[in-house]
Formats: sequence, structure tokens, C-alpha cells
Amino acid sequence: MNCSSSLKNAFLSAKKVTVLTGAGISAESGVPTFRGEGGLWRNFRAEDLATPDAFEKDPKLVWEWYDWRRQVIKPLKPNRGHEVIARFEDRFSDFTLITQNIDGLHKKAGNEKMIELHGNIWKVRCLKEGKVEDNLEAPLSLIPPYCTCGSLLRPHIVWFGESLPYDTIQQAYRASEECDIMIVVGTSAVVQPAASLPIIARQHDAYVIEINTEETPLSGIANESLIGKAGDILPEIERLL
Ligand code: BJW
Repeated sequence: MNCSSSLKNAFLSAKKVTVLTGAGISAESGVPTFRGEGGLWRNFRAEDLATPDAFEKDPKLVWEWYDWRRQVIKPLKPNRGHEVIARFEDRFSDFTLITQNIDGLHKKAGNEKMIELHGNIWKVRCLKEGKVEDNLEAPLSLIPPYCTCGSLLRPHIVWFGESLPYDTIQQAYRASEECDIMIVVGTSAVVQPAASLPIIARQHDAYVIEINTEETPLSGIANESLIGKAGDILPEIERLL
């Protein structure tokens, strides 16, 4: 990777750093991405599995898919990219991690604070009470699972057509507006509102660095678009600091 002198200078003067991650950061750990070769949406229809209508129609089918994904993710470990981002939390006094990922690998890597835009696959929500609880059981002993109140539980995940929780998206907007540097890692940058965050950062004069194995709609907007694997490029950036 050829790091430009502007990238080095941006880090030298940066006070607030925000990182936005997508499925690509976890790809090297073995978590399937959504789009592109081998992506989940190549083999499964989002409309059948990741919408409130799909859940209403067939909660068992939706839970079977999530149970399978929980079993895939459970043994996986954070990779070098996650580890660098975890060290950034200590390195920068004003650091925010925004992730679209639901796999929990940033937490496993050591990040303590993060904005999980699309929820977390290890949490369940009671349909009746709205109560959110951790649930690490994989495979699940009962599909679909039920709350102690007798109501159905759903994955605590934001599906297509659902709004992101107000506080969550507001925090993400603020971290995008206020940062000096935004590093955008492993996202196809097509799902809203997450895809608008780097644009907001640019509009507020942040230095936006994209890391991806291929070009995305963000590549022409970012100050630097670094093509390669997150697990290779993030350690190189860390070495510069
Ligand atoms: C690597 C790598 C390596 C690989 N290193 N890189 C306008 C028009 C039409 C629809 C909409 C619209 N505006 C909003 C919408 C609706 C919709 C939307 O954005 N749709 C678009 C697809 C068009 N948005 C919503 O519904 C959101 N809610 C909302 O907007 O509410 C208000 C509203 C509703 C309806 C209409 C209008 C407004 C909610 C979005 C929830 C997204 N949920 C999902 C699924 C969760 C289920 C689950 O996981 O079980 O979240 S979708 C899926 O995509 C998942 C991801 O978080 C999200 C983003 O994907 P991501 O992370 O970018 O992954 P990939 O696979 O796409 O990309 C991976 C990238 O990594 C690639 O670029 C690779 O090259 C790269 N890579 N290896 C570096 N080693």
C-alpha cells in the first residue's frame, strides 16, 4: 500500500477519529458478506428472511436462518483488522466505532464502546414487551424462541424497511459530523442510512479513507480509496502512526 503524505498528515493533526465498518472487516474471520461473490444475498432472498413481513409470515424459517448464522459465527475469532481497530480505541482520546455488523467480533477484539447500527445477532427482543436480552445459545434449543412472558422473541436486528433506533442513528450522525478522520472499512456503501455517513463526514471536512477489496460508490468521494484487505491495510496504517 502506498500511503500518501496527506494521509499521514491527516493523522498527525486529527483529534477525533471515527471508524465505520461493514461485513468486509469480518470476511477474513470467516463471516460471509452480503453482496458479491459468496455473499448471503446471492443464496438467500432478503425479502424472505430480513424484513418484518418475512418474520410475521414465517418466524420459524427466519429463526432457522439466524440460528444457522449464529452457529457459523460462534467459533470465529477477530482478525488483524478488528485488532487494529480495538487498539485505536486506546490510541485516540476521541474515538468512535460505528459498525453495521451484527456479529459481535469488534467486542471480542476488545472494543468497549461502539454504535451497532443494525443490532446484534447475540441479542433477542420480546415482541410484546420490547425487552432486549443477551442470548448466546447456538444452536437454539427451541425454534422459534419465546420470552418468559409467553410472547415470541425476534432477533434484535434492524431489517429492511425498519428504522434504525433514533438515538443510535443520531449518535452516528454526530460522530460523522464531528470527526477529523473517518476510516470506512469493508462496506459496499449501498445500504442507507449507513451509506450516507461518510458523505456527511466529507461535507463536514473530515478526511475520509476507504479500505475495500474493490471500488464502491464511495471511492470517488473519499479522500483516499485503498484497495486491499482490511487485515493487511489497517496494520500498515497503524505502523504509520
Ligand atoms: C472487504 C473484504 C476485506 C470483502 N477487506 N473489504 C432508497 C431506495 C430504496 C430503498 C431504500 C432507500 N433508502 C433506504 C432504503 C431502504 C434500505 C436500503 O438502504 N436499501 C438499499 C439496499 C437500497 N434501508 C433500510 O431499509 C434501512 N432502514 C431505513 O432506511 O429505514 C427508513 C426507510 C425504510 C424504507 C424506505 C425508506 C426509508 C435498514 C437497513 C437494515 C440493513 N440490514 C441488513 C441486514 C440485517 C440482517 C442481518 O444481518 O441478519 O444489514 S442488510 C445488510 O447490508 C446488513 C449489512 O449491515 C448491510 C450493509 O452491508 P455491508 O456491510 O456493506 O456488506 P456487503 O456485503 O454489502 O459489502 C461488503 C464489502 O466488503 C464489499 O464492498 C467487499 O468488496 C468488501 N470486502 N472482503 C476489505 N477482506
